Amino acid sequence: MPPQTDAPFPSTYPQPGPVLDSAPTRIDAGDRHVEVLLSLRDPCLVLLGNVLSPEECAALIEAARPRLARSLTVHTPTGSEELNAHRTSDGMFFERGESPLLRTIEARLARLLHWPPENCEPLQVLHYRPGTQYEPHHDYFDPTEPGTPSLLRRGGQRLATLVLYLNTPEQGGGTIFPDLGLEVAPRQGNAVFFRYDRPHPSSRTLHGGAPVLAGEKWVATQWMREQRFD
Ligand code: PD2
Ligand code: ZN
Repeated sequence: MPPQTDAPFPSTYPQPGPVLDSAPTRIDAGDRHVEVLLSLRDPCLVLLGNVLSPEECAALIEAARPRLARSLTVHTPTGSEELNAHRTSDGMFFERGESPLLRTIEARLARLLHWPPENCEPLQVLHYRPGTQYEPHHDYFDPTEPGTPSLLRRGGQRLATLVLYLNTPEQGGGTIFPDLGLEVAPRQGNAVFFRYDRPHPSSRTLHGGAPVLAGEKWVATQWMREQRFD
């Protein structure tokens, strides 16, 4: 368990993420070459291209569509899930490895991010209609909240997030990072990876899904945990 304070994890602590030491322009993710489009060192944030094919994006959307329900968020004081006015998307979780498509994508992401699928929460698909959004939040579990210890018992702390864009909205729907003054434009097949080096706002990983202004937005997200998430 890393320190649950505002001190960063030790640099020797294993963490997910693409290996960028040799400044690659593309990464061999096994069955696909992924492009490195932008990288920020602190916090670690990488914009990746060609992560999913258009066919894979369409297949994920069609598999998710009949299973969508209004998105819930974790209520950290209690650890339970609840409706949240700040998150107006619809969503669903796949089961890990539930289909050949899921197994192919999970294996690719594991190779790309050097993190075992067992330590990841299953892929989640989110659907935003015009006017819907996900207001800025942190994805780690706040160590000061009373519900957090029970959430950490299954898989430990969240360490990183991958947001995969399954379509290109007409207008709006960017992933915003207010502490960094950064907005990632959603583009089908691209993904943004970011890592929080401590479960604290000083990680500067506050982020949100900006309102969709025209068209719709589909994303898949994956959260990486310290330990097995079974
Ligand atoms: O849909 C997004 O862009 C988005 C933004 C912020 C998704 C998440 N957070 C998430 O699923 O954590
Ligand atoms: Zn988030």
